[in-house]
Amino acid sequence: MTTGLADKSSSNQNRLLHCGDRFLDLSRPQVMGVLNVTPDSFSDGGLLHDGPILSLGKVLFRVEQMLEQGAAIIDVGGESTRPGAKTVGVQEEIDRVLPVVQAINKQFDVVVSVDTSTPELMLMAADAGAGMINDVRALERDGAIEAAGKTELPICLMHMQGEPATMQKRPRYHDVISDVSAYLGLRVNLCEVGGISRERLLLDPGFGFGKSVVHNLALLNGLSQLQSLGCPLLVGLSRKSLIGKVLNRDVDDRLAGSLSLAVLAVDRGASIIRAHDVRETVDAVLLAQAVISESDSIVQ
Ligand code: 8Y7
Repeated sequence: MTTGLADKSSSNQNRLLHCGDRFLDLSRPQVMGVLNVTPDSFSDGGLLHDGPILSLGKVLFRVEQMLEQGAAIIDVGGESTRPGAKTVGVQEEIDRVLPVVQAINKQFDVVVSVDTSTPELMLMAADAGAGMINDVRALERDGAIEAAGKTELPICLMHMQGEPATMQKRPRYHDVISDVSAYLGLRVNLCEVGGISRERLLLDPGFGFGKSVVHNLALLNGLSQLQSLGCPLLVGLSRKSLIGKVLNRDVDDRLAGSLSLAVLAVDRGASIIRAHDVRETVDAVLLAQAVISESDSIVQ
């Protein structure tokens, strides 16, 4: 007899996710390339700028590079969520992100994900051709469920304890896996009530967002338990501070650490890996998947 859990996790595989007019093949793990258009992001802030001005030329060059390296999704973010970062104004966020979404969508055949919690931007980005919404606040802002619902796009709901400005001060859990799982389950239910079907949702435990090192390690070790919520899992571990803390490495020296965590996440059922170092991450997750499926048939 198959359990409900097995039914749900197997239905996550062999599945095409409808992302606007584009499709995402989740029958194998995919890599989401990070494109920060903030001047102050956690690990690659300001790389795409000429002085204070964002360079669309540099942005498109970087996107092309990530696509050649095997990224299936480009995640465009205009709000820095690094611990302690200030919140950005709605108009400033829209001004940063929207032209980038438009330009990528026009130039490349890729799923553009918009990393935002702002309902107005969700709607505008969908009109500009975005294929996915990535909300680190799991649609908690007023009007976000309604706006995200209208876009008809897939949405990643991420768990965060607290707000970026203060989240790393004193993270506390009863049991980190069951707490995060209960929270995500609740958000899925609220989305369903708001007219967003479960098939459109991706779930993310939110590594580093209001979690101690031990919380992060426990969440990754127990990641497969989140599969029972019945949605594909997305994880972001790339260059995060838990790697720095365990290995004593600066942010520009965390590639090996990031790849080992990406492999562990895939082994525990992650469908999408959000990463800065696309080429290396694609190699790592494809090899992990080859072992898991005992098949060498994943052709690039
Ligand atoms: C995550 C994320 C960031 C993550 C999802 C960083 C926007 C911090 N991390 N979105 N965003 N999951 N879904 O270090 O883990 O990249 S920003």
